[in-house]
Amino acid sequence: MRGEEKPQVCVIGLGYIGLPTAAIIARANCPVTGIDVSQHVVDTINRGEIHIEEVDLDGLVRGVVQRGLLKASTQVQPADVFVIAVPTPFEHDGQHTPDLSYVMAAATEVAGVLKKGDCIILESTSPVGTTETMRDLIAGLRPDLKLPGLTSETPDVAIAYCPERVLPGRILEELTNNDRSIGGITPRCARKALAFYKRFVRGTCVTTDARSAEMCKLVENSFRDVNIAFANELSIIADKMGLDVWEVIRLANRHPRVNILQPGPGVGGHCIAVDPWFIVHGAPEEAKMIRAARDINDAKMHHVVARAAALVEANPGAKVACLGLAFKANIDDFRESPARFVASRLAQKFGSRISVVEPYAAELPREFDGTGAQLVDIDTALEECGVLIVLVDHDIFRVIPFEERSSAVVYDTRGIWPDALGAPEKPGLRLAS
Ligand code: SAJ
Repeated sequence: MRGEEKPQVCVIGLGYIGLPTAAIIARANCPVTGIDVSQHVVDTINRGEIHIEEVDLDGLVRGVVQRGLLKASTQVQPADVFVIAVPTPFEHDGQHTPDLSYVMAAATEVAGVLKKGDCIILESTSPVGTTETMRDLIAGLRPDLKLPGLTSETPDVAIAYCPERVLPGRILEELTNNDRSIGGITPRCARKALAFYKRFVRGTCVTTDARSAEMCKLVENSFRDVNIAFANELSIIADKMGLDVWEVIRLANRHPRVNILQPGPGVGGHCIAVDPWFIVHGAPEEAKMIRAARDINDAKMHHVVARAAALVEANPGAKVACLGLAFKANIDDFRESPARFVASRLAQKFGSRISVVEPYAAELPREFDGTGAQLVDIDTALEECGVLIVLVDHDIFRVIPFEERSSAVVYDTRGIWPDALGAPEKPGLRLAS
């Protein structure tokens, strides 16, 4: 591939990151083959449809599929640039050991079709050293190719690490406009990957080495986790002191160099609650604060369950509404969600007294089966329930006027109703943590 020609691109993994990335590359007129292990996902995309919810993604995918720029397959195809965007969970072995099997399986398939001049870019959030491990795996599979960092001659292929940084709900905008860190195994690899990203990224692309780029991604999400842990700890301290934590944070954040995030029922999703463990696993003795933040944020979920249960027991005649199941506001993603954890624990304890309001859900998740809890709409909850437990700050909850909830006892773990101040035991008033 010469500089001005459009590279043929193969994006491996068509999830929340891979599919929007594939579509944006295709929009820049580079022909893309998207690869996924799921035949259902492949068929859906080849019809010009999508299997995930994301703002404006449906129209974009339909357009690039219709123009023949994006097609999907279950088999990795030869290409000039390979972008790997597969999951990197951790194992539930007590050690939070990173599970790199998806990355290494993708690299193995790429090795099968790799040719001189190609570029491989890993985007999956990964422990430090993963890009080099991937390179070593490919070196073993393809002894005919000279790989970067392992040869004193000009390498045959380039390998780089470039983490995604996008926020669900804003993925297309952030994929285009966010700055990117591009870490090459060698500076030449970084330059090659940089030329590729410049085709579709408007943000500034900064080059570095692969290990620094890997750590940079983990540090970004750990920074957010530590900040939220600080807010969650403050919420418990503020309750003990009879203070409104949101008022305290609002005031403190007026200082030009203070920016405290918001407390909540815990930290969910597949990034902030996972990535810090990759640092802890790599440096268990040294990563003290990062581990403590994870523990504080996980403990907050149990704290909320206990306080909510006490509130339900203190109001024996009342029906109880848990507002929200999603892992954060205004999205339909219920995986790794503290709200879902809290609501299901309450359902298991209090059965049919519990109603759940989740405008993004068609039915309750499996762990609610047999509990007697029901999914209701917000109007029903406001009519029937004497206890309201706010678990997600969906806009639809935020805008409920005071008059419609003034007779209920409120436990607002997200601070969405600042008009309901005071002691939690009284109707219409709220509890912070
Ligand atoms: N949360 C709070 N308080 C806050 C902010 C968030 O309790 O003030 C909670 C949310 O409710 C949610 C969790 O934290 O349960 C995570 O939500 P989030 O909005 O902080 O982050 P994610 O997981 O949607 O996306 C993060 C982003 N990382 C950073 O902002 C540093 C995103 O840019 C990354 O691309 C993404 O992780 C990722 O894929 O790694």
